[in-house]
Amino acid sequence: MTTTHLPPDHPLGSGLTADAPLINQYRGSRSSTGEPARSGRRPVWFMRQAGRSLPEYRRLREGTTMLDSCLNPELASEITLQPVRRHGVDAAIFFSDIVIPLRLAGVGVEIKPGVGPVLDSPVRTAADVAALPELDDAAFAPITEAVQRTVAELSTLGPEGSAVPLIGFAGAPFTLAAYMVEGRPSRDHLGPRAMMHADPETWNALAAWAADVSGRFMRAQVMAGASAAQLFDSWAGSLGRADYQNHVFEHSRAAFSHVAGLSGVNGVSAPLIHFGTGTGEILDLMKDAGADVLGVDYRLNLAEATRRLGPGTPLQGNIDPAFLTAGWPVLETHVREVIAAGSGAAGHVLNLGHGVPPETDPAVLTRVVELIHSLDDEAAV
Ligand code: 1CP
Repeated sequence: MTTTHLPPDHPLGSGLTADAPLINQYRGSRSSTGEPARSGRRPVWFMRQAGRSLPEYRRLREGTTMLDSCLNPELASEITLQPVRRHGVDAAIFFSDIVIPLRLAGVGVEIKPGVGPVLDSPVRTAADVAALPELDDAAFAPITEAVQRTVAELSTLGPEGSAVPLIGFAGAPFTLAAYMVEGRPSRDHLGPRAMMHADPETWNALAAWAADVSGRFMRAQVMAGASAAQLFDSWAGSLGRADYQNHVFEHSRAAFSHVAGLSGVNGVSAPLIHFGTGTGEILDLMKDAGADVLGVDYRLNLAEATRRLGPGTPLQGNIDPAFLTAGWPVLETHVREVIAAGSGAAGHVLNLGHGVPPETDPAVLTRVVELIHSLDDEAAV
């Protein structure tokens, strides 16, 4: 963590993506009228836009495990590009997974189809935490190569040959540690929530380890060419406010510190987004942890999010994925309502309130993108 300078040929610093609609909204560049200031195109991308909803993804993934495909630069890059080509979204999200840093450190982990991340041995005691391996920077080589390939392709994939920004990401310490303690997906995350009270020292050591590997994973992606980074604290909504404040906040801040203020020669720094589900009660803390932009899930109206955070905080979200199968007229009304609810924030990037469900008809996603892009200069509702 020595330099805060992006390499000179980084797309954000070289100007390729610095003025992209996505980056403008993330930087809160809306005019006082609430309309996008520097570009008429309303930006949209979807969490889990790469993945099982796309037949071309299912074809490419055949015969390769999830984590092996993430570590194959050619495959990871191609999968990242698929939804950009198909839907015309305003950002690519790097195809990887929050447990990739565990695999790169040598922790035994697989993604079981239909289940999610499963560890060979859960991490539950002080001795388990002390035995966690060091993650060597050299292990990021396949990530760096995949990002570089992807960014080269993205440099002309936007409208009129413009560049589409790549978003890098990592799992936040709580969400990553939740998988490590439970050893697999869980509903209520009792294991990590019990550990932070029963044995705070072990919890802090584990969360600090998770913050370090996740922070460095995000940093590797930004240094290699990603123009923004998103920290996913998908399960932070299972925490009470005091627990977040006392046992999680500092660790998330540590993760963000690896990518804070990374800027190009033009002084533009990579925007940082923080997302979780059910996090309405802790949005302000999630911002203070180091985020420029708050990702809001579908449970909280964006106007209420702005009331809680103040109008200066750009927002991302929050189309309810349930509407994707509700029929077009109902979905269209919902999308327009989301745009209206977000209009009081300094910036707004459209997204879902959580990931694309695997059974989603991709044609519906393309139509949502077309609708959002068609609403440039007219009132949304
Ligand atoms: O079989 C398959 O195709 C694997 C399904 C899959 C995919 C496509 C998994 C397993 N991970 C991913 C990719 C992935 N994961 C991306 C990249 C691409 C994109 O968004 O388009 C990202 C950003 C993630 C991040 C991720 N992994 C999160 C945070 C986001 C979220 O959805 O909340 C979490 C919690 C994970 C863990 C994980 N990995 C995979 C699954 C099914 C899960 C969730 C398991 C659970 O319910 O606990």
